[in-house]
Formats: sequence, structure tokens, C-alpha cells
Amino acid sequence: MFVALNLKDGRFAAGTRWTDQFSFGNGGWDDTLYPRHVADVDGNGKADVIGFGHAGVYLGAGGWTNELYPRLVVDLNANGRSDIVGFGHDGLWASLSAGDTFAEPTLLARAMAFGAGGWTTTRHVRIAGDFDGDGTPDLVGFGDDGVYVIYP
Ligand SMILES: [Ca+2]
Ligand SMILES: [Ca+2]
Repeated sequence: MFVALNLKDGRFAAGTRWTDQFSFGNGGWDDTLYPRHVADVDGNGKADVIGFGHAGVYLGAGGWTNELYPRLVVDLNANGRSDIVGFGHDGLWASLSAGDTFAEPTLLARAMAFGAGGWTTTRHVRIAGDFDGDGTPDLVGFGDDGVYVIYP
């Protein structure tokens, strides 16, 4: 994993290697199967790396491929710790950060999923944004017939 730090003047430093983990050459991290995200999981103000590996997220096993079951990393409950949102087969799941681990996933809604409307990553973008202005992220999906919003 290479990191290019922001020099705060519109430029970035040259990328330097911080770890050999989470790479295709060391562990077979292929992004179509095992996406990686960067977010602040423990709330210390510094970014952490989250890898959705074969054995879990290091969390939730179960054949999650990026093509059918995208995952987002957002701070769902606005406590400064990034949480995981997964669009699984039958719905939208969330796993809250406990700082150094994630809680068991819970089903938020039976919507915006491959098994709940035929949603796929290539045709139906799903993102997070605070649409009602309450300070917590909402989940937005661009479906076949319109835009859907879930307020978790
Ligand atoms: Ca959180
Ligand atoms: Ca909101």
C-alpha cells in the first residue's frame, strides 16, 4: 500500500510504501473480489485500512463479490468511527465499529439489493450522503426507475 500525503498546497508528496499488506502480490487482493477502503474506524482522526478479504473483514464471510454486493464505509451513527454498510443479497446490512472490531451485521432494510429488485454494481450506483441534513449519512441508490433514499 502506497500513500501520497497531502502537502496542503494543492500538491501531494511522492507515494511511499507503508505496508506490503492488502496487495495483489501479497495475499491476492483483487479488487473485483476483495475491495479495500480507507476510513477512520477507531475515531483517532487518522485513516485506517479496511480490507474485505476472503475469510471476512475481516468480517462477514459469505461470498460477497464486488460485482453484486458492494460495500460502503461511512460513519452511520456519527460517533467518529467509520462503520460498514453492505448491500447483500436480500438487503442492506450495517456493521457498526466498536473501535477495534465491528459488531455483528444487522439488516437495515430489504431494499437496494440483488435479491430485492435485481440491483447490480454496474447498473445501480449506491452511495452515502446526508440528504436530510441531520448530520448522519443516508443511503442513496440509483435504481431502474428512480432514486431511492434510506434514512438508517
Ligand atoms: Ca460510527
Ligand atoms: Ca442524514
